[in-house]
Amino acid sequence: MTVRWSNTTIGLAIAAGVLVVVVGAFGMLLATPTPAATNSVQVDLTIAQDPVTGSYAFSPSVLHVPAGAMIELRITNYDPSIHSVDPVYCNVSGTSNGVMEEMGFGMGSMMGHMMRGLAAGAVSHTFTMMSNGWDLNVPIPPAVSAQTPSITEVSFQTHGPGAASWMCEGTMNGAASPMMGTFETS
Ligand SMILES: [Cu+2]
Repeated sequence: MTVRWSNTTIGLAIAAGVLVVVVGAFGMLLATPTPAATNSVQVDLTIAQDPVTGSYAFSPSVLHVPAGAMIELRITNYDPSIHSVDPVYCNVSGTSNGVMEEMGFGMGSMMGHMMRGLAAGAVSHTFTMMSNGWDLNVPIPPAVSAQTPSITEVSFQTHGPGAASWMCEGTMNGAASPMMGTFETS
């Protein structure tokens, strides 16, 4: 028995074949793993004098950020004074590449300066989070003047959902600094 293909049938068969190839190609494209877009979140933290108590405090005192995100934390410190900090907390730990970026004005524009830590005796406050699996420490330099804050930037990856406290490891008036806050991820 002879099967006779009309030109129309052959044309349709070719078109269907092309369609299968095209869909197949798209299917492969869709199946190809693409790098996950970096979920980067900018967070601002300020250290300023509480007008009521006269002592320096973090503001805000609660940070709420996504779990599994890259945080770009900017700490603006208005305290021009240096406080006593254990040398252990003068080095950066737990940030991307183990560095922090000190921002300052130079050549007429804002410029960043990568640092792995500050000299003992050059630290104003710290952003230190050591509980619940965190090992994050950022030594914060003093403000340039009462009007010009120091600006420190770090980036780091958050873990799964949870909460941890951050502290300042500085000693003020011979006592542990009461400066602290809560870091929440969800
Ligand atoms: Cu402090």
